[in-house]
Amino acid sequence: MSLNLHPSHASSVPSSAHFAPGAMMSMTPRSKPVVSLASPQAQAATVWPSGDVTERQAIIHGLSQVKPTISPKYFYDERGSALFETITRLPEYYVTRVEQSIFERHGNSIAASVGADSVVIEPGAGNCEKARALCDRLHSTEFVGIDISTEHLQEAAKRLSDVLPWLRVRAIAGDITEPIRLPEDLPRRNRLVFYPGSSIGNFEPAQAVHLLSQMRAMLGEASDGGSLLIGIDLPKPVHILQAAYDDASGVTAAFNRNALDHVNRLIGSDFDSQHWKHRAFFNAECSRVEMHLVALHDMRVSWPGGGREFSMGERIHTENSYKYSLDVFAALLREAGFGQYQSWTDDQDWFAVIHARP
Ligand code: AVJ
Repeated sequence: MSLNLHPSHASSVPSSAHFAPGAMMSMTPRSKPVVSLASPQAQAATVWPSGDVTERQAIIHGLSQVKPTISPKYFYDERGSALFETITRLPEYYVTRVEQSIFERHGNSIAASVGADSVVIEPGAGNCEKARALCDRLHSTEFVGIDISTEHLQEAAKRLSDVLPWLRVRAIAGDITEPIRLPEDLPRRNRLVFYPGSSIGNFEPAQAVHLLSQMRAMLGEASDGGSLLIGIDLPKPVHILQAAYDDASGVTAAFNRNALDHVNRLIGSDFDSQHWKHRAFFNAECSRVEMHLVALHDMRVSWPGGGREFSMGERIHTENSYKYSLDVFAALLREAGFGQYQSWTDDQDWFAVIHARP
């Protein structure tokens, strides 16, 4: 199944195929450097964009919209992944801690629901710390971590394999919005797709259903015993959300701005991230936190072969983080082919861990 969607923003331009099963190098051919000879700076600044052609087209497409967008997947270069880890430890960012508390408090019940000997597949595995706790507890046999931030993942997979020597660990460079090719020899029985952290909230509901369907497809036949363990962030008082996405120490602001530095490297653009202000707010109508970058003054941003003007106050939409109620999310699960589920929440009903079966 093919899914050419970016988190948050449906786009007609497919993003690049990032995945290279079993290898940590991108198999995508890199393009030649692009230099606009018409530009007076061309001689001084030869630009060597590191992104491949399709990816560059997709990014430029997003930036060229009347309401410009950058996909939240561009938060996660090396620096962005490190900043995100810092976010997860911020006092205001309840998400990671509350989810963790649910796993601790209901660990037995969750483990009983999932069962032993599972083959854990985690899209967006990041530092693999959640996988470590899960695979340890569930006595999983194999783990497949998938992430776009490849070096980060590779190191994490190595650490995981060091602490859980009986676990077969594999790391795959991949973008979850692309069809992911799992290793040929991955057992079919008892697969568990693990998607914690409420990352599913980055997608519009229709995209979320596509992704969930894709996860459903990874599980094989219903008789193979596969299932999905997923975290979702529930609706809660707005001031809590506001603080979580606009923390006092400015880490989330730096995380947001870093997307511009990352995009500069991918398309050869000249964004000055210091000239953009972080903005986060809850959009009640859509039940989502939105993050934007706001231009601090009029400016022109150029990239090889093009560019655009931004006027003061103009925004680039960088992220949606949906806050689904259990009922709404259960309907998405059903649509994606998951007929049964069990869920666990914290005392305040801020977050839910859901175990779903076809
Ligand atoms: C990793 C997508 C779950 O939406 O809360 C953290 C990313 N953005 N702070 C989230 C994020 C701003 C995070 N997810």
